[in-house]
Amino acid sequence: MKKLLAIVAMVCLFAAPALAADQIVVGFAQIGAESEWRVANTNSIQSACAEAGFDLRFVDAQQQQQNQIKALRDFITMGVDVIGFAPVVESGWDEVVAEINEAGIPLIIMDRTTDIPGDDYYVTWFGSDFVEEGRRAANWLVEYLKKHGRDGEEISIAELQGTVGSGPQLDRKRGFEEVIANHPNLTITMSQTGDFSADIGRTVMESFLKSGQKIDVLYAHNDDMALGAFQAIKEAGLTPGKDIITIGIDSGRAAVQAVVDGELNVTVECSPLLGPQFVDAVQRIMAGETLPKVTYSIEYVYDLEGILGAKNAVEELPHRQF
Ligand code: GYE
Repeated sequence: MKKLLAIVAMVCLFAAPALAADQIVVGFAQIGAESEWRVANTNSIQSACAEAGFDLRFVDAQQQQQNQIKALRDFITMGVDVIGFAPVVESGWDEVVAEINEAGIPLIIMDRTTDIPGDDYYVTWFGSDFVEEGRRAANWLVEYLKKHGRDGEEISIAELQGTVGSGPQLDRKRGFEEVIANHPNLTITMSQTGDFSADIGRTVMESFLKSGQKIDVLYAHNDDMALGAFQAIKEAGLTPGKDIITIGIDSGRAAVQAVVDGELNVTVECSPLLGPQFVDAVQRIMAGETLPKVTYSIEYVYDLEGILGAKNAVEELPHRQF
């Protein structure tokens, strides 16, 4: 009998789950709230973690890398089970990431990327392929110009870049430039950062317009900056989407609506709804599973003309979730 009890006890011990969901402590260091995208991303993370029953320690770093670094160090001190973060810029993470690794805390990187070489320092990364987004934006433009009989024209492009040194800023620029390099009539004549924010997008666009230089196209690294810039374009007596071809990235509800309204000619999708994927990754890490190093979201392009297989913005609008 004693022997039987001992076996039962052992089986129970091994069968017991490692940690109940409400005992799993997760630290997440978010960038800030610079855009609709970021706000939706935060909501997605918080609601998915709440639904899973995790004890989430969430920090909003208000756009400051040092705040993110401090939050990560605090997570180490707290001894959280898993750490997640979206690096505001690519560089400057080596030290704090080494500390996370030394503490043996599994690290999930979401959305943005770091420039740390190799892939041993994190368990899994997921988000969007930013270079591909830049290529999609440029390929769409090339086809749009062809369709509208303007492919022989000299085209001046004003670029509103994202946060300087961030993965999406570097990659969206690189992907776009890679494509236009094959089209000598397409030139980026003005380029400045709008820090992914609508307000700065508007101010920078104002100064672009005041320079008096010709602007045929606005390429904004996110929709918030494009929509901000529309105000400046209108104040200058011009119509966005007509006098200036306008291109944005993210495809939130406001942007898809702007496409429907004819002000934004195209929006390249970038999904912020990464919360469920984050929860899944935490659960699989806690269960000792191996995760893929990189997972890209599946994304589309929305316009009114179906250029390059773009989906129709009118049909898409009611289905937008952010
Ligand atoms: O496109 C922008 C946000 O990192 C992909 O950050 C994200 C970008 C997104 O502020 O709107």
